[in-house]
Amino acid sequence: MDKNNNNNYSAENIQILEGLEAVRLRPGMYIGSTGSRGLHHLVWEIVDNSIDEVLGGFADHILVEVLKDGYIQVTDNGRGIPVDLHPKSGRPAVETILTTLHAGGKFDGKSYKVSGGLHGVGASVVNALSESFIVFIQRDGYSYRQDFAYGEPVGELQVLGESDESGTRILFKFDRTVFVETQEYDYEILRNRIQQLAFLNKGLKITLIDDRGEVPIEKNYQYEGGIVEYVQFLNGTRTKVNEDIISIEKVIDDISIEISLQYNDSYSTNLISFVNNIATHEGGMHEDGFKMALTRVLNKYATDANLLKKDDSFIGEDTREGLICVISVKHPNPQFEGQTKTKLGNPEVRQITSQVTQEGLERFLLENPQDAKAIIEKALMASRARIAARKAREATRRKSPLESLGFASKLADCRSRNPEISELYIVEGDSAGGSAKQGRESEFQAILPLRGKILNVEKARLDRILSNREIISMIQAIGTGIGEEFDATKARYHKIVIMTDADVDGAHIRTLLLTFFYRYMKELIDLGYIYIAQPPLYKVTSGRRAEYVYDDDTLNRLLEELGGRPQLQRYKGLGEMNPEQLWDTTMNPETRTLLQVSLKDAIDADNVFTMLMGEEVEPRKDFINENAVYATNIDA
Ligand code: 0RA
Repeated sequence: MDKNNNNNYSAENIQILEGLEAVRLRPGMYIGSTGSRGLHHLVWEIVDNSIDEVLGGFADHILVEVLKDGYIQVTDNGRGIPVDLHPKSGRPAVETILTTLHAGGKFDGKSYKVSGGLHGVGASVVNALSESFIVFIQRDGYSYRQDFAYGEPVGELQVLGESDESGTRILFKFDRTVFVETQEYDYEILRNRIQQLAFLNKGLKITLIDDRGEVPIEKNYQYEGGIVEYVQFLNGTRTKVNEDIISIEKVIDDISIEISLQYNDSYSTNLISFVNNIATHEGGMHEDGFKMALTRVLNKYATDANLLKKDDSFIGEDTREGLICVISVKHPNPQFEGQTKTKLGNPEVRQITSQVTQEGLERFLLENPQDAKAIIEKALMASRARIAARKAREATRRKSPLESLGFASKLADCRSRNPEISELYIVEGDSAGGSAKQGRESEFQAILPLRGKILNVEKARLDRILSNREIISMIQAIGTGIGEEFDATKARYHKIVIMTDADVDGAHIRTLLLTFFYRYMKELIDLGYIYIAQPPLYKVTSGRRAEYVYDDDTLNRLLEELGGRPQLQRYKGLGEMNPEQLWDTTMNPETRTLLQVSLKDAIDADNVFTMLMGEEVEPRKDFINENAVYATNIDA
């Protein structure tokens, strides 16, 4: 309600009309788009108003219903939109709020205004873009109703009767001439954001009902733990590094900071932040302050506990490997910046967040020494891997392998320089490497032997294998670089084939290579460039007929079929095949089978690898036993 308004009723009316006309003229300016995003934005605009009542402590339940025919209904048990007559316009407050641009109803100054991006444009914008908009209010002993169409009142505010409850119910149907692109609400989009809002507003109960189908779908979201439960949810079934979720909460100068975090045994970071419930995708001061403090506190703890070698220190990314973190800031006057207006700009927030993080984190580490140790170990692993990767990068970056690697690469390259047809076979062992070199089609097949024994005997940690000569040769042969310098377009081969023996050592080397690709050259997996060769396990000869067999089922079938006394040769390793056999069975594009490695295969390998390298002995024994059985089957 505009205090500077003159008393001329009709003049004021005209101004209101102009306001909402602008919305109908340029809807995109007010709700971002008239596509799917804009359509859903209508819902969030109304829900935001109810959330404000929750943040003010006046409501604790919001019901969102998707009805048939494009209607949405949002109900809250807050105070109800005021209905008293505006002293100047003589109209009920609710009518003014719903027909005036930017009179969002948040003028009590107590709640956290949501003014980020497109949020907070107010219910009047939704009204303007709805062919039908009905508000029901319960307040001060009565219940009321007022109807609107295209932003304009259709009749007066009506008193429906008496009521001793309070709350607001808004029913609206979007204007089909504005939202032409998408005319259907997406259940999953609604469900997702509603669940997120429940996480972000501890204790708030939000119910979502979808009434469009034969049977209504009802979901209730309520989290007494707030963002602690959010972190738990994001972590899923991943193995935790610290058992207890770290939870930090403080209000300084009316700015509320909430942070929850937990580490898992993965290598990725999932840090999400919010300001007044709006996702700050571009980060900003709150994220900066948190990251600074995290790095500082972990460095100090590790140094004090003598866990860091002299002159060593964690850099930021070391402390965020495997981190799941949710930051939620509530600010009375947020400044949203950046390309998409999702970056928090308020400078004071950095210091406050940093201070709050430092206090909370130091306290947690002090009180939970077991978890502290595990977290520091995790960061140490990350920093070691980072340093090893840098060394490997430096070693592989040099142009001429002979001169600068300090050793001769064993790569037998192909002649073709066309990556699309070029193949790199990574072969376990020098002897199999020799056969492969003789048997290959050297126009487009390159061979790189790996000394499997060395890799295996070392039971190498990943950072250690990065200093392995063959691995360095491999990185250089592939040509993409690794880690942050990685560039998939530089791949010299579009088929990279892992060829190992069918025994425990072979399985181990394959696991190790897949883990390596997953962590340092993941895009090659995404692009489908990584393959596993399928060498035969047996050769069955009967009279003049000879057949290669790749699995036990086929073997048994074949033996039955042939009867008599076929001759059975078991291939214990690739080295037992002569070059011609290796070509015929495993390398000839016409006859071979290659298994393309999927991301899931690589993640599985990564898990196995972590297990093999880990401290727990039992699962490792199990793995070796299982694979040993597989290996002895071959010998049976
Ligand atoms: C303006 C003032 C007051 C409440 C509201 C608006 C209000 C708006 C919405 C929109 C959806 N649900 C809502 N609930 C409340 C405060 C009035 C007072 O002081 O009682």
